[in-house]
Amino acid sequence: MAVFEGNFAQDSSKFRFAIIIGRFNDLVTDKLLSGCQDCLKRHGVDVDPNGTQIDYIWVPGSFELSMMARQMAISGRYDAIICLGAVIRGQTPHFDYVSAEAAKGVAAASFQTGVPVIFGVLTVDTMQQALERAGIKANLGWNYALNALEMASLMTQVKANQPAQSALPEATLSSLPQQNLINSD
Ligand code: INI
Repeated sequence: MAVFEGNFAQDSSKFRFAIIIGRFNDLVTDKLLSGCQDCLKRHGVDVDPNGTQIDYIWVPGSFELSMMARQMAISGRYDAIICLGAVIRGQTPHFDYVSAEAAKGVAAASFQTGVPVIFGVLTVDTMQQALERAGIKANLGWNYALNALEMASLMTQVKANQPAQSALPEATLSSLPQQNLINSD
């Protein structure tokens, strides 16, 4: 038997990532993105949007993150996907709907496709709390990038130790568009 764990020492220049960012509260999500890019860059990833390693996709808000994550995941192009959003509580129950669907949707996109999808969505009561987590005290964007690197590394190791046909559960395989489940450049 074996122990599998992701590491940060391997050559990160072989990984490809998609970063999906919600425009809603972009004062916050822009800063999360900067933190994310700083971490990836310092781990040897080329963060240039014109480069070969990262695609950036902007969506209207956190609610739309998961459908785009699933769309990107079924392309088979990415080792991990990072979803960035900021849901800030207001005077109405809207916060609960958006944050719950964002969390459920991101989990589903990851589970259905077998591609790690990182939940980089701040769910906070105030803008102050959001900004504290997006650069004023710490920048959780940095952590989300680290999570993506760890999962990309871990999945590579786990897959290398599995027979190819067990990559996705039968039920999931049959429900996905098969033509998209290829590694296309
Ligand atoms: N989207 C967010 O990312 N954060 C929020 O705080 C937010 N609030 O509070 O409304 C928000 N709403 C937009 C939502 O994500 C969708 O874009 C919109 O409902 C269209 O589907």
